[in-house]
Amino acid sequence: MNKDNFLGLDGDFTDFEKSKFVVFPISYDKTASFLKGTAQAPKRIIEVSEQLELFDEQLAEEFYRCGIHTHKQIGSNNLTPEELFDEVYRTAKKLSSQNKTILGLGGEHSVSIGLIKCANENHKNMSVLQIDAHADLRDEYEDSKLSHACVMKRVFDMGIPAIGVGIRSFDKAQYEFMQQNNLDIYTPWRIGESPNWIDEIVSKLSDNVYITLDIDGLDCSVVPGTGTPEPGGLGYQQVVDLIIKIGRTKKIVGADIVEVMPITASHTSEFIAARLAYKLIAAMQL
Ligand SMILES: [Mn+2]
Repeated sequence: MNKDNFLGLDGDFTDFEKSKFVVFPISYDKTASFLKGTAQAPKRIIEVSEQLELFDEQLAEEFYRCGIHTHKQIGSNNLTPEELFDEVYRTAKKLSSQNKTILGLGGEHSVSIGLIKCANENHKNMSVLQIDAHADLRDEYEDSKLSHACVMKRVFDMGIPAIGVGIRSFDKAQYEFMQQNNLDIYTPWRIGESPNWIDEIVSKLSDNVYITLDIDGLDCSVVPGTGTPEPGGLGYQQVVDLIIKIGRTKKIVGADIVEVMPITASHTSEFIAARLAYKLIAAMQL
């Protein structure tokens, strides 16, 4: 039992030097607007990940063999959003300069901003695939430009092309912003009318893709443990199919899973998050 490492790995498979991947836990939920609790998620996801099969049942391979190092957790609600961003960005820079591919574990969605900025600086021709219930396109929220509600506006401001999947909650201003800027948003109703939605999305992504997976993109009956649950979302297998297709067709240069909020007496949400984290690491090797 080693509850400090993702998948409960030990020995050579977690050695920093030998590992291709780094799981990067970021504990932060200071700007969360409704329920707090996502700061506990990285630790819980890593704890339950020990229960996963190391063999991928669908792809028939053991994807941990390239090495997965678990970084020490960073972040604290004593930090301002600016300080948190800075710490995430600097750590990501350091890890990527050592040729590590990063899988961030939040925390609230604001933790992604520093990770995406870093990945974009390291990779020309990168786009962001956002799986999320919320558009996250507010320019500012509760006096912060680095709030969880502003993530995709910051991505837009960085000039990074993005596609949103599962988006089903936004106000009129964000709706108009999406229309005016021709943002490519796959709402659940658009997906329902597009049998080839996965191929369509993949054909529009750049060669390099960063995946930011807000767990509330999945339906709240599948993942109840999230800060702002929304009905009408994606199913688990839909998300897995999308991730695998992107992995087979593009280079996934980094990813994160955010907004998991562990619920006492239920492990479902963090278990699904752990499984998706391992699927992302698998897809990065396809
Ligand atoms: Mn979000």
